[in-house]
Amino acid sequence: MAITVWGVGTARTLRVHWALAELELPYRTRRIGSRTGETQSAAFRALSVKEKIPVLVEGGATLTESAAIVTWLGDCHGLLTPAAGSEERMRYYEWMSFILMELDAHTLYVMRKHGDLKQLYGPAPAALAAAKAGFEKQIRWALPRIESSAHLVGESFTGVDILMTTCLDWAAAYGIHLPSELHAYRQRHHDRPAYRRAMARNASARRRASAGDA
Ligand SMILES: N[C@@H](CCC(=O)N[C@@H](CS)C(=O)NCC(=O)O)C(=O)O
Repeated sequence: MAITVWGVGTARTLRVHWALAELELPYRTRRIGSRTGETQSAAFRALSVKEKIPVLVEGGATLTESAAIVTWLGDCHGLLTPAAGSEERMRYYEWMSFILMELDAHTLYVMRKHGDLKQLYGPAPAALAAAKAGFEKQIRWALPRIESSAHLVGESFTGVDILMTTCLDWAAAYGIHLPSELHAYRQRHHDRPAYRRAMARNASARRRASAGDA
């Protein structure tokens, strides 16, 4: 079934391009960007009134939310996700929820809102500092696993490695100090050929994608 991805140029859109590159699936890209007004077009709003990228369209189905898209694609194609009901799948859900809530939404995105987007959300230096400290505290939970294993779940690369790498890239772009093990983990994943192909697909039409954009 034909696949279309709406959205380029951010850490969250990269997740979807990366999953598709790992799966070696052909797809079409609608190169709309964040904060350009393009998510408010009638054509895009017909797909998602959230006015947020990425969006995946496959056949007649529309799927929003980057982590849901990565996981769905993995499940459909038998790669990137552990089997349903397995202990590895249990861990996959745990990592996915942790990354989305504790790294993406509660800390990095708060930094973006009150940093780069402060003209929209208002300057809030205390919230910014607390979000940075929150990231540094929460990421400690990931350290033992990353120090002892190549990937977050089981013995192979999965969708949560995509989510984690994009959050670490985002943190590095914001100048957050990361222990060397986390940089080594990032580098290993950046060396994947699919990551490089995805970065090229995700490059914004206006400028090269910045890992810190979301
Ligand atoms: N939880 C969503 C967040 C999506 C999101 O916030 N996307 C941003 C860009 S990364 C967006 O489209 N913002 C609206 C805009 O920039 O016009 C996901 O992970 O897909």
